[in-house]
Amino acid sequence: MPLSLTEKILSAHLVEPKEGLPARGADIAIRIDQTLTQDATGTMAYLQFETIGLDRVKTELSVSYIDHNTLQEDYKNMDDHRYLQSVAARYGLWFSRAGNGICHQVHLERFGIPGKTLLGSDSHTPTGGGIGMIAIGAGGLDVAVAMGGGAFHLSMPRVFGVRLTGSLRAGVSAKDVILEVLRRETVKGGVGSVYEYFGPGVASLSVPQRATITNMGAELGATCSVFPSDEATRSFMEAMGRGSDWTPLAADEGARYDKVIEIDLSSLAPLAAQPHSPDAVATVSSLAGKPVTQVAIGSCTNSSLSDLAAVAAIVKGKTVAPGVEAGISPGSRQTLMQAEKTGILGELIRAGFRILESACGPCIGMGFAPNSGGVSLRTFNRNFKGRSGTPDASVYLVSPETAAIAAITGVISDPTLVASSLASAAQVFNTPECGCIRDDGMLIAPLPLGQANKVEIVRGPNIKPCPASPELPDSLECPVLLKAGDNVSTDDIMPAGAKVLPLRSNIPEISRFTFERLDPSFYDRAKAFSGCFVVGGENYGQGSSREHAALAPMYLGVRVVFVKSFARIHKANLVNYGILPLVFADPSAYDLLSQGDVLAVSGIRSAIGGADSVTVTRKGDGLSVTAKVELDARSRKILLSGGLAAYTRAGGQ
Ligand code: MIC
Ligand code: SF4
Repeated sequence: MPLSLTEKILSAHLVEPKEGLPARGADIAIRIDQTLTQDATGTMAYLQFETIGLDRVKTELSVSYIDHNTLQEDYKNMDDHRYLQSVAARYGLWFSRAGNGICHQVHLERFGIPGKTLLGSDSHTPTGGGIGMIAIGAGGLDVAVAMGGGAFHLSMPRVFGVRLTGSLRAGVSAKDVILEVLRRETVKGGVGSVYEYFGPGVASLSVPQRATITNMGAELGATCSVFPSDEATRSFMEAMGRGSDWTPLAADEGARYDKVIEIDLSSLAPLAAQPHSPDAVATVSSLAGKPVTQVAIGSCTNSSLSDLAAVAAIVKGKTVAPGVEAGISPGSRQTLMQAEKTGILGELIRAGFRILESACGPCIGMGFAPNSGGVSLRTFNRNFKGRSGTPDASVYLVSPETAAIAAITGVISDPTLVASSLASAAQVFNTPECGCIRDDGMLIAPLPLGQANKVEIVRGPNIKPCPASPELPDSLECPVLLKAGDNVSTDDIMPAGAKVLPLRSNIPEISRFTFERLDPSFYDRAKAFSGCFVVGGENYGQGSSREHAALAPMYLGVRVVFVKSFARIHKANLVNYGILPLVFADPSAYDLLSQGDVLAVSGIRSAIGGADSVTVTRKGDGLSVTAKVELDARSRKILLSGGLAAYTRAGGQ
């Protein structure tokens, strides 16, 4: 039977079931070739890895990146970096030092290989799909298990084909393609699915453009997104000095998809995701004229050399408008060096852009927050309320072209209106030299085993052991401490930003910020009880892979999260830390429950053992609500063992 590219790569890595790929939705386990972690999720992942007791990672390649927590206001972040560097040296990982760039961009440039699997403790790991990898985001504990040689378990995804025809008009970019997919599919449309791009339009897209699309596929809730590996992939790999890692890959002729989305690239217009959701998409022309106070270019979505070239082409010889603050964070040090060599950087400096370091920076609220009530145009991938650091700012997600024009005009403007000058100006920077700088000076290679064994792990005072998950009791009676709405993001559950991120290695301290954006009293109220429920709507836990959004609630006594539907990574993180995820059998029952209700469930352990549902009863009036136990066989065992760490220590696979 002809296979999609997704099915081919999954089959080549299938560990379970032995008989071959099962039906959609069935449990599968795949071998992981490469892993990546970043500093904000990495410390917990390596604290867990250390407890496995291995001498060395068992993957083909594992890389530890420093890119998130680079504002060093005190010792905490730098202590984390030192810990991560010593762990990398001790266990045979590559280490990418602070300043070397954003994990996804550097990984694409220096390590990614078509056809391989990559598991990363960051939700934008699917960036690797731009060169034909099955690259999946997961919680740090899942990545720790993969580094130890364990398989990654997931549900066999549906494979949605995205058939591209035509080619992009000048002024329209890859960001507009993924915004169009988000407009049609929404932030929950991709849960349980892989988006596989194919069709005659693919050839017209470069690898950085493809990587923008696969990166932001995370916002669909998708397992990952993937492009074929073709001549464009070959030239990218050759430009990176890694031509020998290239292999051609594509779906078989006649491959069947679970659904096909048709996109004519030529018909697309510039788009923007409006506040406060990546799927609140409108055309840029419908927003034209709106005053802008800030422009930020960068993040793992749009910070390649071609993105910077597009910006430089527009701002060349002009100055940032008086009412706008503009900043740029190049995706990698290599990109920054290329930008310097090709004159792009000089143009940006001349135009008045603030040059921020090659890191996540403003994307995760590490500096460069907008003014009160400001309007910030960002080339990033998430615009959840408050994520920028300014609670009442309006953040729009746009292409580098749209952001650049706003920087010089001070208002939202349609980049296709200056398309002809744009197209010719872009040629200035897209010279052959653009690809030729390769510099691995800030990457530290793994040590040979003999030397690695002698490395001492350095632990700063802020690095506290990961708290153990409690065993789930057979019956529970406790209050609903929070009732949340639809599309609650992990930023809502556990915010990031310059104030909170330095506490990622210290669960007792970071737990003070749990649900801070939704209800600042949550921490104090949770401390007063010895267990509680959280109730939520659709797509609960969308966004980041941060397992702190499960760990901190677990630490504060959240035992059950009862919602209409879950985002994939967050649900796995809840299971990994021993919190029971339940789903309303009838979504309208959500309306019957209120914050403060005391709920009781009995027979929890036997339900986890094999039942599809369990009854939740409200104390007082006895209202009973059916909750679905939507768990695969392994997740059930993990929950019964008291979480993934305990399950793995007991020999569970
Ligand atoms: C994000 O974009 O939200 C992050 C910060 O990169 C997270 C990881 C984290 O919270 O550390 C992600 O996307 O997984
Ligand atoms: Fe970093 Fe932002 Fe990308 Fe997350 S989305 S990895 S914070 S650049």
